[in-house]
Amino acid sequence: MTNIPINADRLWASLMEMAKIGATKKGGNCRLALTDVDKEGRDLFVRWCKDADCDVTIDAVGNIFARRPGTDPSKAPVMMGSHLDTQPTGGRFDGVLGVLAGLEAIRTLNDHAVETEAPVEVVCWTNEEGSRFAPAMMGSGVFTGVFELDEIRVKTDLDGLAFGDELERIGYAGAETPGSHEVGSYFELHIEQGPILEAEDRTIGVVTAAQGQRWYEITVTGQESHAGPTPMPVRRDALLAASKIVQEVNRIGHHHPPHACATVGQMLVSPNSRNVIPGSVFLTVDFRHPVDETLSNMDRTLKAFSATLAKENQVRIDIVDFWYFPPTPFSDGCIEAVREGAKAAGLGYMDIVSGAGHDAVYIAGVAPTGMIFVPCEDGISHNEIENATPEDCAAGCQVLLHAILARAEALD
Ligand code: HGY
Ligand code: MN
Ligand code: MN
Repeated sequence: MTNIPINADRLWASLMEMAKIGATKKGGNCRLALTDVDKEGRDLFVRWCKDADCDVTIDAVGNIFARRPGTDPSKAPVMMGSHLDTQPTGGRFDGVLGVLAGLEAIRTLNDHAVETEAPVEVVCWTNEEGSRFAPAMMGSGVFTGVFELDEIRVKTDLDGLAFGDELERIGYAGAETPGSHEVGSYFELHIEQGPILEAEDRTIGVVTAAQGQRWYEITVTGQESHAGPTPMPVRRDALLAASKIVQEVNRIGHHHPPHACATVGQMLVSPNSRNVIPGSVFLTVDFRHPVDETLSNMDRTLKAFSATLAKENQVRIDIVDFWYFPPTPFSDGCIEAVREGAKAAGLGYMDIVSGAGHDAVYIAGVAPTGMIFVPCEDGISHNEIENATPEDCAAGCQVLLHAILARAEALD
C-alpha cells in the first residue's frame, strides 16, 4: 500500500502554477507574508484542497489546515506541510514544495481510493520566512506556544503595518484557536538549500535534526556631523564601528568550522547621506550551529567584542537578543519512516542536519516530527535562481507519501 505512485506531472504542474503568483523577472518568487500575492497563493491552495475533498480550517494566526478524513476520526491526524510565503528575492521551491507535495500525496490517496485509519492533513504555516515580519516561523511558533498570538499580532513591517491588521486585511484571521488542532505526527518535505546532497549525489536527505539559531538586533549610536570640517580623530562614526562588527561576526563564523554560520543580512544607516558622518546604524546578526554550547560561545564572543569596541570608538552599542531556538532533534520513528521510504523507492539517501530553520523545528516540540530533503541546484536558495528538478521533487513526494502512510496506520 505504501508504494502507490504519486503523479509527478501533476505535482510539477501545481508547482509551476503556484510559481506564477508573485513571479519575479529573474524567475523567482516574491510572496512576502500577508501581502496580496501571499493571499493569492493561499486562495489557490485552499481551492485545490477543496477540489481534493478536504475540509479546510484556518486558525487565528492564519495557519491553513486541509484534512482528508480517516476511518477513525478519533485518531490524531498525520500532518504534512510547510509554507507558501517567500523571501523578497525567493525561489519557486522553498516551502512551496512541502505544501504542494502534501497536497499531491492527498490527491494520490484519492486517486487510489486509499483509506487511512488516521486523518491525513496538509498545512500551510503563516510567515515561515520572517522577512517582512520578524522573527521567522511565526505561524508554527504561535501554534506550538513559543509565541503568544497577541505579541505576534502587533509586530510591524518596515512601513509600520501590523501583522494582525494585515492578516485580517487578506481575510486569513481564522476562528480556530492556534494549538487546539491535534497533530499525530508531522512530516515536512523541503529543498536542502545547501550543497551537500548534490555533492554526495544523493536524492533524499534523511533530516535528523535542525541546527540552533540566535538572531540579534544591534543599534550602534555615534554622532552625526559634517563630513568636511570634522577632523578624523574626533569622529564618532557609527558606520565605521558597525563595519567592525560585520567583520567580527564573519570571523566568529569562520572560527567554528565546519558547521557555524554567521551573517549580517540587514543594515540601515542613518541619516544615510553621503556628506554626513553616520550617527546611527541598525544591523541584524544571524548565528547558527548544531551544538548549543558553541552557539552560546559565539554569543559571548560577539558581546565581549562589542563592549570593547564601544569604548574604543566612543559609540554606544545596544544588542537585543531577538530570537533563539536550540538545536532540535527530530523523532526516531519519523526519521526511520523517511529512511524506509527512501529505501522502498530505491533512492540514494543520507542523514543530514538542516542548516535552515523550518516549521518542523517548532512542531517537533509538540509531536513526533520528521523532515525529508531533496537537492537544489548548486545548493542555492533564498535567491531567484533557486532550482530543483521535477524528478527530485517527485522523489521527495514519493518518500513523503510512504512515510505518512506508514504512520497513518501506526501512530507513536
Ligand atoms: O532562516 C531560515 O532558516 C528559514 O529560511 N526561515
Ligand atoms: Mn523554507
Ligand atoms: Mn526560506
